[in-house]
Amino acid sequence: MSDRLPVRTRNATVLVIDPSPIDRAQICECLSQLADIHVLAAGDTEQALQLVRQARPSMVLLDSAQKGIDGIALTRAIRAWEQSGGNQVFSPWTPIVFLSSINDEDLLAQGILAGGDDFVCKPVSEVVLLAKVRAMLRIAARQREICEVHRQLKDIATLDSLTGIPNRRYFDDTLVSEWKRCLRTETPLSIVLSDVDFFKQFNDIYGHQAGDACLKAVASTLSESLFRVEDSVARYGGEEFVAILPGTDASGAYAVAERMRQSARELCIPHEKGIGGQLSCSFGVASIYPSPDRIPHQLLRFADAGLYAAKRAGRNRVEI
Ligand code: GH3
Ligand code: MG
Ligand code: MG
Ligand code: MG
Repeated sequence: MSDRLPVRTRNATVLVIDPSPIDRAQICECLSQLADIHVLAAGDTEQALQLVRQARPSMVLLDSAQKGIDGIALTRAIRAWEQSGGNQVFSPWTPIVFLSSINDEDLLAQGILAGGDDFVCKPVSEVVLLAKVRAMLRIAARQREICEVHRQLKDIATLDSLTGIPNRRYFDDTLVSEWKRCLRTETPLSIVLSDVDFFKQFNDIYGHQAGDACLKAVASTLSESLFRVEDSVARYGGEEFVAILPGTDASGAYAVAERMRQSARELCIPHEKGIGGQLSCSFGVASIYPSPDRIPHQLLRFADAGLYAAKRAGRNRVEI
């Protein structure tokens, strides 16, 4: 008998964990009746965890009462791995179904409390097992769809559609959260505000499409100029970008801004009205030790003043 699964649960992988080779073979044999799923098997905890990490199964069938495998500890280990972001790419949740003898009620309850989702009693009824596997795969597939939609919505909400880098909303939220973090840790917070020089004329001369391509290139090179994971650069608006540098003081931020300035120059984008016939950007740097009597907006005001000074002083420069 072959039983086809709904489209979205096809190509699912089920991991059978059972130390008894005979039981393992029996469960795998039963699952082979479901067309379009891959079945993997493990006989001990180490092998099971390795397969969970590498093969990222769609669900786990675990014999929790057998000697040789601590089902509770293994369940906790899988959940801990998921929590740490291990399975994020695929799905944040792997259903875990215990296979157990009827008289293990306490153990089953413990297994569910440890993070298990359901159980099937031994001796296993094939019809029940197949039905439960189908149900779990369906729920897991739905969960993945929801996660994917969530990821897409998060991207739409936080990324700039032209350049692909974080947007103004991301910047506003991050500025507030980093401000609070730096206040707690008594570390400095710096920002670098940048603005493309003579960009209106660039658009006028080379056209809006070339202008857009230019903004993408500038966004990429500014992002690549940041080396710390906690640093980020967002499109602030139009042809303005802003970098947040938590834990960086004024001289460090100045150095980052100077690196950004040079990276924009090294794009060597021709601009006949630009400085030396090439595109450039100007930068304003601001650095503060956050304190309760100040607000994040002050950083922006200072950076804006620096940027204005850089423009007045001739552009293609950094002012603090
Ligand atoms: P300055 O050196 O003083 O900064 O001069 P500027 O010409 O760069 O400054 P201004 O603020 O007058 O011009 C900014 C220009 O940026 C005008 C606007 O059309 C252009 N711009 C803003 N957003 C976009 C965009 O998404 N794509 C393109 N192609 N141009 C944009
Ligand atoms: Mg501007
Ligand atoms: Mg301007
Ligand atoms: Mg400009």
